[in-house]
Amino acid sequence: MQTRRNFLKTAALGYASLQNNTLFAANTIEKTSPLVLATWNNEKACTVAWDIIQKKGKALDAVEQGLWIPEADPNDSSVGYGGNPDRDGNVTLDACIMDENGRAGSVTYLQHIMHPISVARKIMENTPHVMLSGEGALQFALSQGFVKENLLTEKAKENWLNWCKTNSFQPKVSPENHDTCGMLAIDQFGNMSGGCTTSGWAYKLPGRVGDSPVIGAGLFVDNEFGGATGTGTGELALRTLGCFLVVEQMRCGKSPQKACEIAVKRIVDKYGTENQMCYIAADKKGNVGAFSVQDKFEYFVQKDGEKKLVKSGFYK
Ligand code: SD4
Repeated sequence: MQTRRNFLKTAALGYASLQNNTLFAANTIEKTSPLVLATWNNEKACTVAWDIIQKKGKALDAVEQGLWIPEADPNDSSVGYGGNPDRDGNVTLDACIMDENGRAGSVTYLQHIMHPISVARKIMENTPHVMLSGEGALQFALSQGFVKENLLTEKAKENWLNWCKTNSFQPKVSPENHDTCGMLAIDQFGNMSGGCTTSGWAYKLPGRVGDSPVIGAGLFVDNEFGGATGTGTGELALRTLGCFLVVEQMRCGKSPQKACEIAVKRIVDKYGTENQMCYIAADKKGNVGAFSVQDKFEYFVQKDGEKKLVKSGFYK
């Protein structure tokens, strides 16, 4: 029979072995080396982040300021200013950030603010919440000193107007539709942070929120083991909590590469290969991995003596 004393003893043993596992895993981390890793060809964003890390800055600052680059780039049609609007012509932004202490901040369906990643950081640092959405997120941003701007560029407006003429007013997934910037960084203190920012699926239904601002779907960082972020058809990462899955696999001892492959395989097994989803991951030693459902995904990696665009492996 399970007595209270037995229960306490078993619980204590379980706790001890859990502790040992954790300690064992932590001990296997021999050395961390600074790293910046981002989805797609985000070289400029990585350079900004890397410079911060080189100057002994924090990974959190590196990620935030690195992501300012695509957010402010009018030619990046998937992020921030210049991003494709929703079906009704409104640019609505999703972003999240996670630091080395497991803290997180996120904005969804935010309009008129150039740097949603910074609003996400303010939510993380200045409120007891993780996620603010829509009008509430906008009001919060304004209260923090962010200014309201028009994010719909003439080019994005023209493309949207053309789309309105030629489509059945239904959002359509296309592999070219993805340029979300997800970024992971490890600083010289061995700490990892991550962020992800997007204007989401072009011409999406108004109100739609993707994976990018959802902790565990579009981003997850566990400073003890590693982090992951993603880009692609957000619904696939939302349904499988993809980035959490990748990090959890690393926690169980898988390499970042194997962990990304497992998360992609989960998607393929359940939903087939019709839509694209891509993951990048890094462990605390600075090993990186990436994998996608379909071809054409690439990512940028920068570490000591190395700075390159890499073509990801893919399932189909
Ligand atoms: C989303 N994952 O909103 C994002 C889209 C994306 O580059 O990756 N775009 O579903």
